[in-house]
Amino acid sequence: MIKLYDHKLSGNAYKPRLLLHQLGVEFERIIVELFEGEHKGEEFTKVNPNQKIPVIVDGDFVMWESNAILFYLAKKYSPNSFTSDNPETYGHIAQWVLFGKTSIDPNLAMARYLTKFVPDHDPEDMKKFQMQGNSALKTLDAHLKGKDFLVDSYSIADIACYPYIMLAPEGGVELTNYLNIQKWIENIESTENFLPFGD
Ligand SMILES: N[C@@H](CCC(=O)N[C@@H](CS)C(=O)NCC(=O)O)C(=O)O
Repeated sequence: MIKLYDHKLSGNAYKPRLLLHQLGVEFERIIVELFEGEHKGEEFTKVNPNQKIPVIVDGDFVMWESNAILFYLAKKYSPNSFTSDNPETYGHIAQWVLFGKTSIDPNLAMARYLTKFVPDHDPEDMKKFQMQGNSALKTLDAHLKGKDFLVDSYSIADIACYPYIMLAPEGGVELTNYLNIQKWIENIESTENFLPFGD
């Protein structure tokens, strides 16, 4: 059975957890005690030398980096859904997955992280992450006009971007003015076998 190194507050770990659940692939959750520094310990460092979650172990195959794990899982367990063999569709899925990792996560996840866990953070840092996060949200909201999902049907592009957008208010970035994003969030949460963040 696949092992997923996970933590309940991690938006990055939630991405493969959601996909595995929706794929109907059985997996075992191994909670890594981040607040106790378990990820810096010798045992976990053997699993991921980069000392971060998520990690999946699928038989002898070990893989880390949340968004890359999405590509692997979709390709292996459901090549005809969540991704695409069509080169253009596949290219656009990769585009939004990478947009998530380069424009959404570094800003919205950081604003949330500072708000929740670093009370004495520099307010200038917070301002910067919130401003850049809003700028990424504007791009995404404009793209979603008249669309149900980021690329044609529900895909790993949506799963890659959803967690830290849905959690953005925890970092002081409200979604009230992003009406297309609000509708997109509802669409994702209505997909078959959707697994909420806290579950
Ligand atoms: N780019 C990585 C980022 C992973 C990441 O930052 N994970 C956090 C939890 S959300 C973590 O393990 N943090 C521990 C640390 O950085 O010390 C991915 O997407 O998997």
